[in-house]
Amino acid sequence: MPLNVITADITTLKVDAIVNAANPSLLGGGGVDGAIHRAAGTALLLACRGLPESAPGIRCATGEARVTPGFALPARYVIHTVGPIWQGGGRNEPLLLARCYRHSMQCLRELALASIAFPAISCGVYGYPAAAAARVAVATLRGLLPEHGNVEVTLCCFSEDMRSIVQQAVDDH
Ligand code: AR6
Repeated sequence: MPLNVITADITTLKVDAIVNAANPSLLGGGGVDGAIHRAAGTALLLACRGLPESAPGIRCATGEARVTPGFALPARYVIHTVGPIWQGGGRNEPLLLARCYRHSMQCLRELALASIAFPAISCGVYGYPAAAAARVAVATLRGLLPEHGNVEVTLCCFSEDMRSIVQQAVDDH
């Protein structure tokens, strides 16, 4: 499973699926979530609204993932996942973040897709320290390698600083 690290706007990537760092409502927000909704068009919001709620306002619990089409995006699908809010590290944040990567990869496999791009889940508004999050991402994805032989995985960073932090995690692993 190749693991590429790039600097790009994830909404421009022509891959089978891009991952959205969403919130449990799946009704949009700021950061990468806002960018994905803007680029995909309002059909994405309608599709998200149509997903079932497990509790009022909760369409995707932390660590889980849900799939919609990509609509106007170059990517065919959006896999929406909800990262943990960083609360100091003692609230199962690494485990919950790892689940985001695992469940997103599971969605990819269920759809029989071959390429996926992840943003730095939880590293913006949700405050997860970048280097620690990158280590979780890389360790989790590498751990899935035997199950996902030919899938191409891209870690899509939004700045050069983030790209070098993530590349370091890949090189160190
Ligand atoms: N392409 C790639 N990466 C991006 C882009 C983009 N277009 N835009 C931002 N990033 P964040 P979170 C990077 O805050 O921390 C939303 O309001 C950004 O620089 O988008 O998981 C949701 O609705 C950072 O490195 O997601 C939730 O309420 C990374 O994406 C909440 O924010 C993640 O930052 C989720 O917070």
